[in-house]
Amino acid sequence: MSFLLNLFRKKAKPVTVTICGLDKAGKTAIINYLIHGEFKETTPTMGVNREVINFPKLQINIFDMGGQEDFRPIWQEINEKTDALIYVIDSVDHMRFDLTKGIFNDILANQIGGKIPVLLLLNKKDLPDRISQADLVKRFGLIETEYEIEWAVFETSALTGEGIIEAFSWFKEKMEER
Ligand SMILES: Nc1nc2c(ncn2[C@@H]2O[C@H](COP(=O)(O)OP(=O)(O)OP(=O)(O)O)[C@@H](O)[C@H]2O)c(=O)[nH]1
Ligand SMILES: [Mg+2]
Repeated sequence: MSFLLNLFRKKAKPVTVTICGLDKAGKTAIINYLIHGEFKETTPTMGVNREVINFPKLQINIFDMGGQEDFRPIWQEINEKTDALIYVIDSVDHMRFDLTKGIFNDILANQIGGKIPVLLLLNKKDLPDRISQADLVKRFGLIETEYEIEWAVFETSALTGEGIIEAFSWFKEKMEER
């Protein structure tokens, strides 16, 4: 979209975004924080939920995916049509770090295509004994990735809201550029 067209746009541009990651990573809590500006207790997402977030120039249709094993096969079809991906990692889930890394790589290899924005959120920043941002970048092999994605990593807390504005400012900018 050219700069001039963007300037004269009257209606918000609709974009589709998926939010993936293992169960309990905090996907729904992050979406809730974005919509309500505060933490709200969640229940596990059964299947997929669609939420709409309206910014002045951008309407984001977010598909909040259930992360439990049974629901992961649903992701493929929705990810194939998405304009961008948000991937949430529980920064204290050391036990399942290799599992979430494998699932993330499978999404890049088989479910999304092209130069799409990929926002990685290392969530639960409010808790001690976390996997660091540098560790995530290294262990996910992001610097040397063979995929054409535009990625960024932010540490967030859906409990305190820390990092969420910064992360979504980056994301919104990338989406508006498209
Ligand atoms: N301390 C802390 N707890 C969090 C944070 N984000 C989410 N939680 C908690 O983690 C649990 C799981 O959060 P959800 O948002 O439901 O996780 P989800 O990724 O949507 O899980 P599924 O829907 O099963 O895929 C809940 O008990 C949340 O309250 C966070 O940043 N800090
Ligand atoms: Mg959920």
